[in-house]
Amino acid sequence: MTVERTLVLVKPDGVRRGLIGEVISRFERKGLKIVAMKMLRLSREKAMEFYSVHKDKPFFKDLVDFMTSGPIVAMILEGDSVISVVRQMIGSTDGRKAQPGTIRGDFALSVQENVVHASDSPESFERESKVIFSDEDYVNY
Ligand code: YYY
Ligand code: MG
Repeated sequence: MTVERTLVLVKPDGVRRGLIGEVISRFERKGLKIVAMKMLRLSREKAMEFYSVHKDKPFFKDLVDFMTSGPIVAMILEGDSVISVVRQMIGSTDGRKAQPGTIRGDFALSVQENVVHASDSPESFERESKVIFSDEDYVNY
């Protein structure tokens, strides 16, 4: 067993569409533990920092516009192999190709507006979680 943590965001489209509960519910039912959670609106600076790996991609500006277009819900989930488990649960990036049964497969029909973000590696989690959360945001229970 490898207990890990991952960062999940319900993106602005997910919040606008009333999918916060649906997303959280899937992770709770899976048995994952929420150890930090908050609602916020990303500044342009934070959104650019968050997606800095994509800064040279043609979709970067549109992505930053979208991620700052409304509030998001951010959470840190903990569990056995949670990084790969959650990536499987969210499905492929392109909602049109994501498997039915995954969050994107069930709720997205777009590459950009794909409802959720999840860290893809321990290194990504370390970097991304620090953009959004500070140490005192974590709850021990
Ligand atoms: O990690 P994941 O969200 O599944 O995909 P990434 O390849 O890291 O891209 C991050 C984010 O960028 C994606 O969720 C939507 C957006 N995006 C886009 O708008 N157009 C693309 N061709 C690729 C990604
Ligand atoms: Mg990614």
